[in-house]
Amino acid sequence: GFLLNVISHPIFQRGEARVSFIETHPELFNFRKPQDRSTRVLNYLADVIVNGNPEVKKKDDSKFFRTPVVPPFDTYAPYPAGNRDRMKELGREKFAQWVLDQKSILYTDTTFRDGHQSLLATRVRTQDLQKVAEGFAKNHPELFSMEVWGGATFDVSMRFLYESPWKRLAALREAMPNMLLQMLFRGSNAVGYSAYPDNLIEKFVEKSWESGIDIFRIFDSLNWPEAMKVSIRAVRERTDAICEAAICYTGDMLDPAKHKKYNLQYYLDLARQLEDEGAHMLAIKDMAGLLKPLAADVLVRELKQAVSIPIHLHTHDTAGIQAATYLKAIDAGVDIVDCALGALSGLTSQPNFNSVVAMMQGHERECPINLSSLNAYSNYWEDVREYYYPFESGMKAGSAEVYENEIPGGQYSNLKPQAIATGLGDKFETLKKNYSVANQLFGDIVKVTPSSKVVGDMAIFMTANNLTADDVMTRGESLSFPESVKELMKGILGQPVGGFPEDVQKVILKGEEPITGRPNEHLKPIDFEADFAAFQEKYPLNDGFEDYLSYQMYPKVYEEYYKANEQYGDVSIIPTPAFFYGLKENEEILINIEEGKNILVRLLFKSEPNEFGMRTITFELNGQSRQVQVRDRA
Ligand code: BTN
Ligand code: 3PY
Ligand code: ZN
Repeated sequence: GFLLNVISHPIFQRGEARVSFIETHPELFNFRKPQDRSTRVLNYLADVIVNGNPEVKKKDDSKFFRTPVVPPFDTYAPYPAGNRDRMKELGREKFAQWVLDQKSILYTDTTFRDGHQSLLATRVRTQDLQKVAEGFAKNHPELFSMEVWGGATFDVSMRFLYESPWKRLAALREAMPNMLLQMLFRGSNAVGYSAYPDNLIEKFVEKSWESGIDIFRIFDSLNWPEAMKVSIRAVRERTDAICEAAICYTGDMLDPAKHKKYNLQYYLDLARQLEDEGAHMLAIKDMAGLLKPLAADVLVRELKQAVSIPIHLHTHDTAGIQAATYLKAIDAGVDIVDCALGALSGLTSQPNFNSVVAMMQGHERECPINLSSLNAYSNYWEDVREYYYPFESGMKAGSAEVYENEIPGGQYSNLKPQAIATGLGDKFETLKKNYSVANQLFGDIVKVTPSSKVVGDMAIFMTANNLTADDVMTRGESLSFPESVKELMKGILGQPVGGFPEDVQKVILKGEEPITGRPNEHLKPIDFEADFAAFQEKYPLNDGFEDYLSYQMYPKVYEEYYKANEQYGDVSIIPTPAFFYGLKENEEILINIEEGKNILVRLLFKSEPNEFGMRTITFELNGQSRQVQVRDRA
């Protein structure tokens, strides 16, 4: 109402609107009835038709999308029992023992989280996940778990998709009641990039569990167990979920001359500490895909001796040989491996689930899975993946270069667009080299969100300013380093093994004193009652305490998300091609506007801009003509 009143006012159309304009024209507040859902959807579509979706940098008008086929399933049939039912029956400790007792290998499907985070910059929308969720849960209850939440999905769903991550979780929880749902949790950074007060971490764990998470994979971006304690305890004490603590794998364990810090003993000590801290399971989180087959053999064998909890292996197939790593790890006794469905696997994503299942046929630890069904799901994703073509990284083949640059799979697909956005598109090779130079400057640290983002920021900074490591050390006084780099050196993300190199710290901090304790220790606990009340006042259309947690993680992102929702309503209902590319003339789409209510929208035509730069978009909505005015911002 208000916005339409404003933008159709001649003063606004002439581009002369100021704040005082709004204040001095009270008639703008004479709303007709609040806009209904379909009007707001039309406003969104009209804007994308005229101005494009800001996230789509290069639109390909010749693109034709096939309609993805959802493999058949019986809507009315009850769900077959899955591991969630088993865990409810046994409780988490006995369930962990059950995992240990299994001879056959168990699988986690990462398609819904890391698969698209690593190949499509995390852009897959809830509705494309939801369409196959129920059927997959009914057809594949034998899976160990589904990774569906956390990591970058939280940020990206709000920031770029204007979707609520909580609603996504609720939808998947409802569609997959028999399956264990798993999330990736960044320890004291939760699902964000900085340190948060302990009581916020605890609340976040609690709410995530209440919203449907069964397994928390917790890691620290510097492998600092001290920083993981609060979240590990929160899962143990405030939920009935499984606490899976992760050791992040970096360097090359079998080449200790080159990677001094990260040898076998280092990983064994870390694993024991996490078990002592109360982890129900241990993850080996190989975020960049550096764990080679022969190293996996040694690491898994030794870890099986060192700890008595199940071991869950996660990797990225960036170099192209990680199926071999899985085979070695399975022979060495690993309990669970992470795979992504064919069409969202490989390269910077996880190994191909379908092919791993085939690889295991005839193996003594084979877990039989209906491969033709998995293939049907892969075909669904092959077609859905086309919708997201602007977010492809362009990587065409596996690359052994990852052993040099150690860029995590989840970051790789973001680094390229980030390079392009900062004008370094043609310097991507240098950027990758500088990534490793920056890592060495910081003392060869573990690189995974958020530490990986800081190394990326430093690499971008060095590339943009043509700096070598030497330049950084000698001219550091006159350089103003990225904020994230200063924070890392200050200790805001915690401590790496052996600390940061003091000379580099000095240059970057320019005299400021670093901290060495837990950064969260210095953060004041949040007064939830007062703060939540203030939040509700500021954002009256909020969705409750979950939204407040989103706001706590990402205040600015939440603000934008909130505004988009205020203006356009829930855009997650818009089909993905229309969401990103609008409609072509005469194209018609069906939108499920609420339970049992669909609208049919056809684009009839768009006018040329008028003298005020406004275009009129004419739609047909359920057969009736409807016009929407949009400013052409080109
Ligand atoms: C990683 O860095 O390891 C994971 C990828 C995280 C990507 C998100 S996208 C929005 C935000 N901006 C960034 O530069 N990275 C994160
Ligand atoms: C994330 O934190 O988003 C990751 O996927 C780290 O690998
Ligand atoms: Zn990963």
